[in-house]
Amino acid sequence: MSQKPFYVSTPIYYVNDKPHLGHAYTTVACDAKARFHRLRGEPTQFLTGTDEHGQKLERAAREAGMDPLAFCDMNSAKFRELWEKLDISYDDYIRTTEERHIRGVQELWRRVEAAGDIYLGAYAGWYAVRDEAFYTESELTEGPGGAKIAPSGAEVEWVEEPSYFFRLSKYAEPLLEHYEKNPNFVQPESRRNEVMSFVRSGLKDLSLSRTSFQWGIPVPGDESHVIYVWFDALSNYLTAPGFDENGVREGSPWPTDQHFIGKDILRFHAVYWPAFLLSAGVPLPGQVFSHGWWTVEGQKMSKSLGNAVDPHWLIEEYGVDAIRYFLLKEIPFGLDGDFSHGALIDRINSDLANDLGNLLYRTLNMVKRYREGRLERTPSGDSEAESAFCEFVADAAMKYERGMSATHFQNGLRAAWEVISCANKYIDSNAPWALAKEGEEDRLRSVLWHAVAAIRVVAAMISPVMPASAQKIAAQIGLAEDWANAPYSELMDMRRLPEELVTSIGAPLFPRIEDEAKEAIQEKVARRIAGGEEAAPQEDVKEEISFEEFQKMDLRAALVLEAEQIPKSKNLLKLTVSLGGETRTVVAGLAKHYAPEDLVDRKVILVANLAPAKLMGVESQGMVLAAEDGEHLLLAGVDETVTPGAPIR
Ligand code: ME8
Repeated sequence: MSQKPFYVSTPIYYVNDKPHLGHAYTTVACDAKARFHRLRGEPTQFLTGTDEHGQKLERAAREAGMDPLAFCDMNSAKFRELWEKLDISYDDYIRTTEERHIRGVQELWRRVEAAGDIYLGAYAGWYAVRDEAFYTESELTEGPGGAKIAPSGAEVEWVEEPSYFFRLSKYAEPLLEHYEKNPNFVQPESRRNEVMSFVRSGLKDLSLSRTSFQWGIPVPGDESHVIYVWFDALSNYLTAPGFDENGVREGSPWPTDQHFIGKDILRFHAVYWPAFLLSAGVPLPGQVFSHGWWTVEGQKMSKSLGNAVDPHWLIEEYGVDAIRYFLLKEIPFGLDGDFSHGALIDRINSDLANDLGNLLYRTLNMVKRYREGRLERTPSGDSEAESAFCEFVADAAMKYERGMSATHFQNGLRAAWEVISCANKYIDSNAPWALAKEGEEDRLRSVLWHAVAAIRVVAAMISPVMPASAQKIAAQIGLAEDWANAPYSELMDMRRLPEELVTSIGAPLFPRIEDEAKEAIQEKVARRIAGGEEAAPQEDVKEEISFEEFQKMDLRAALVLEAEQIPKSKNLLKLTVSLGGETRTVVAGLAKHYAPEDLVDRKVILVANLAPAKLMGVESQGMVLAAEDGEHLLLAGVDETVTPGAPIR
């Protein structure tokens, strides 16, 4: 019998909007895990896709004036397009509007029904369309204007309609038993505890169908109902590899070994999903790994902040692998974290350019200089230093494997960086330049060969996270195109580097981002947060907005009280402006166009309700308007007699 593939999945994303950084995060993590298993030579199945039914989708399509399916086609394609750019190696992509899925969902329904777990009733209660979730009164809080708000922040609405229910209450005990017997079923541990206490507090039956809209899969035998979108969506993991009237397809990779999800959808995956499967008599998945939540520049992700971390833009600005690396290195997988351009640039400069890039560059440079690019193994040149080095790397390889297997990407990457730093030290203390000078040919060859051997191990280690860079490194050290297909144990063993190689130096893998470029990026970030950047600034044609949209902007006349250059910044000025009753600190990219003293006492126009943003360590509480006139920036003016704080309409 052939080995069951290691089967990993991402959530299937809602196509009511385009993909954002959060979606990219889960998908990159899942990709790294899939690639790690492939690196180990295991057959692997990686599933992603899009969630296309439900009330949220129906509404979004209506607002866009589109037929729901055409709307889904359009947005589902945007996810695929991003995955392509992000080097996502999925094996299958499921859309819930596909026939194979619809058939499977209806079959799962029938099995749950046959188990006696579905009954007809009526639902009267709260529903959040944004989450596609039901909430009880006690879970809600009061929002602005008396609106009722779910714990997720979504607004709820009252729903009263006939509904089929799932006997979720019946599954509390079996679920608890499953969590007890399978301590890794929910990870990380803190999430497992959360799930267990939720289940212990008692489960209520779950509304499993809706009648007040059409866009969904019809309930078998009662077409006046559509199946609850979460029952529909969760089934994707089972329907994609094949599930129908004959059950789980023979040879299917089911059950999923690891579901990657964000903490927002933990309850659906760790409680409802296994309960549906228990009821239908289908084997349960191995693990639900729930990761944390990203904030952006210290704030909760929103439309405008999302714009400042638009994955397409990030890729353009920094390159795919830098983004992939940052996402998996910056925070322990499972915890929350903050995405900031400053932190990303620091990581690129220190970890990628300085540590990794420099190791590769200096090593290959010496191979070129002293050996005309040729590497040869010379055991006669080995000394104790070489065995110590090889042992250190073997040790790091074990840490790497432990980290990656446990989905602790940070630990895995840390082990790779231990090898990098050890290699850099090895070069320093064995000084090939001195060996060359002293004519110690054998030692010289051996030291260079060992340095490159360590680089190959690093390339293998980073390949799940930075596949393109790993490939480039391999090419520069002279390995064959299919080098990564070698057995895993060989890839992790320095001594298994081919005895002879011809190296070639390529373009720097990760160019440093110098201060000036960093500043330019920070300015773009501020503009993107303000919403101006996405529509190309040179073109005057922007999307039409309504008067209501225009009115959302709080424009005010402001008086500049103080202006000073921000230390280490060539572009940015820190302004203190008065709005009459209130003073604000604003960072403006005007330093190349105005001397600070020329700005004092000037009246300017301030966007006063712009979300605050940190630029070069200073929090900017608004934006000063200026005209972009070719190369020049000229302040937008108001009559000098205006009172500071006066609204501009
Ligand atoms: O929930 N930080 O789809 P969705 C980290 N269709 N991850 C984030 C994030 C953030 N700020 N924001 C979103 C759905 N995510 C359902 C899933 S599965 C059967 C159905 C990620 O488009 C995270 O993985 O709202 C989260 O679980 C997912 O996006 C939600 O995507």
